[in-house]
Amino acid sequence: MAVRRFDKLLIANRGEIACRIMRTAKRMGLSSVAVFSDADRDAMHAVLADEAIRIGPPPPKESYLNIEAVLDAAGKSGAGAIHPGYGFLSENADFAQACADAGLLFVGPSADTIRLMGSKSAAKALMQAAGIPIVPGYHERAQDLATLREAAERIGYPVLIKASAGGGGRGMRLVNNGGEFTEALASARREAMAAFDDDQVLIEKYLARPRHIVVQVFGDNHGNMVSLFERECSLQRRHQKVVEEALSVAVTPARRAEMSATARAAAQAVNYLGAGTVEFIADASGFYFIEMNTRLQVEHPVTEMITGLDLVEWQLRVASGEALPLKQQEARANGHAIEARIYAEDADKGFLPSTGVIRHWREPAGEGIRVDTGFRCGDAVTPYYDALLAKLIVWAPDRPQAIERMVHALHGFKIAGVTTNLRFLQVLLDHPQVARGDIDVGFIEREISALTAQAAPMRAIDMAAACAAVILHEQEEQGAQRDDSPWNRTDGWTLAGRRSRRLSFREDTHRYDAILWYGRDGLSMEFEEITAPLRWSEREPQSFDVILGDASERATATWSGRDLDLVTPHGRFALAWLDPFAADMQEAAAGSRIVAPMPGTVTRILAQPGTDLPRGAPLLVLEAMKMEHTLRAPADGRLTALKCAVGDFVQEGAELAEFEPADTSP
Ligand code: MV4
Repeated sequence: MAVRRFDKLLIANRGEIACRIMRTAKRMGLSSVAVFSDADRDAMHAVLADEAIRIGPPPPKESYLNIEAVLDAAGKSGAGAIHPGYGFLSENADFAQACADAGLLFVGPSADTIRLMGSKSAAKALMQAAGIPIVPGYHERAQDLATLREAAERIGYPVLIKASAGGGGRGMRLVNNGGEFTEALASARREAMAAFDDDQVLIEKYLARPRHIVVQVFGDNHGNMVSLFERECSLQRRHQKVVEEALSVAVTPARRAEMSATARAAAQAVNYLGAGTVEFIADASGFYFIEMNTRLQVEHPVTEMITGLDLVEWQLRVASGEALPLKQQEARANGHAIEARIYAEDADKGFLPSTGVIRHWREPAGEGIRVDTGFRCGDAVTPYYDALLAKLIVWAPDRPQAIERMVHALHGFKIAGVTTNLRFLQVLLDHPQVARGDIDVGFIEREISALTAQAAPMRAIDMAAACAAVILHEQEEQGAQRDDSPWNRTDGWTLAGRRSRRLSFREDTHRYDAILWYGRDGLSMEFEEITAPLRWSEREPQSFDVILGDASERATATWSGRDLDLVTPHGRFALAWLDPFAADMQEAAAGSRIVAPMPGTVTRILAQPGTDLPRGAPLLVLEAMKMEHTLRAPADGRLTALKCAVGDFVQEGAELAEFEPADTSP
């Protein structure tokens, strides 16, 4: 095949993977085109690219999944190739076909290959015919109860009933004995029909505690097929990978050669082109093909770290028709790499997604540490997209050192403004079974209560940090000089001598109260019957050292209204400051500006400047978190200016209008 060069690459994706692809494109001298939705207008990938084109409003279906909009952007930009990243359109055969029809190089396999591998049962049947090991079972078309029951008896319980059209665990039913079979089959069929509009099922021998091991493969247009070792992906929760590593401690050199050869054979069976991942489940009895993914996977960096290769560069070269840069016998694995996925989710609240504005972002750095991200301080984490904030990847000469480096790097990663799973990852990487490599696909779910122990209660030193944060915050609000002159302190201290002040906070259902005592010898804090001198010194914006008696720690405090996001070495505390004067302050603050309480889209304007409005009159409607929020007049008065229009996507805190309360009007 002739080489088709291109000098401009459009990346049909967002977030960390878009930025990651752009880095390689830039290094290769290609110019890059980003596409963005209204929610991503200021996002890193749109800023990094040489060109950025708007493709629609935030909802994925109207933007990143909108084939017409993406192809239109490619046409406008004159891009020669499109990289789909992962997720979104990356495994959409119609999109791959549309790219080809538009004369664009799609960085990935052909539409036919994507379509073929998209049907899990067809893929399994093809692999079985090619001699690839699959889990022993029944995959035939006959679906009557008698045939299926007889197949289950022959396989031997326990068996798994799976939806033939399915994947990702939906429609799976474990059957331990014949007595359960009929009901389990009916239930599996109902779920398969609901999820895939197809109630065809297959039956397999159940592997009790398998590992999930995947092999990276690469095919080019010159008949070459190379495998680049395996990745251990067993640390996952509800079919979402959390931590991945290369290589797998459970794969001996002999098994590695066997799995790699099998993966290459599987890819050759479909004349695979580009980067692919052959997925297996494995236990002591062997390893078994479950599916083949036709995209570059999220966890590809661990393979890059142990081989020293750039897989995106390989993808771009292969897409232009070049031969693979390496022969199989030249591939080498060195050391050990681990990736931790940092999500905006609350592990202590059922991994609920978290949104908000990132108010503090500090990445770990150093030898063997890589951070792939699409976020920086000030960015909004919106509810529209996957909650992946960053991937932290570490390399070390061996696994114990890699784990140690990962744990240290996780502690060095500071994010405030959204709740993250950083603490969960620290606890997970610290677990003895993980240290031993004694894991399987069910490990996290079995250990979930130990891994997500309820947030530790605040210690006195943490409470001291919260109190110091309030005083620093008030000084900031009052614009006071940051010195200790008593005349500038806004915290009730007077030359007359001892004064006191109560500070109260709430975290979830827990309330914390402290009393600050102002004496001639300085400030003390009383908390849970202990009173000790309280001091602090600022380090950098939002970060300070706090000293309570002989205890000290560094803390990061980030405010959003009266919500204090406090990060200390003991954890992260989402505190509401119960400020006794809050009501009046809130009222006063609301007097002049109407601001967006969270990121969202302005969908309706309900009042015009100049008209007299009663307190509570609807002013405008913001759509966020898939709900409508009506912003209302904070007092009797009138709008003096509108600062937004219908259709605007606004960040949290953005000014939407100016409001003048009636009592201050002339
Ligand atoms: C299995 C299995 C045990 N025995 N098949 C889950 C969804 C799909 N990827 C295949 N899956 C499994 N198939 C047999 N015969 C256990 C799983 C499984 C799993 C597999 C890979 C990655 C994560 C998983 C989580 C739960 C169960």
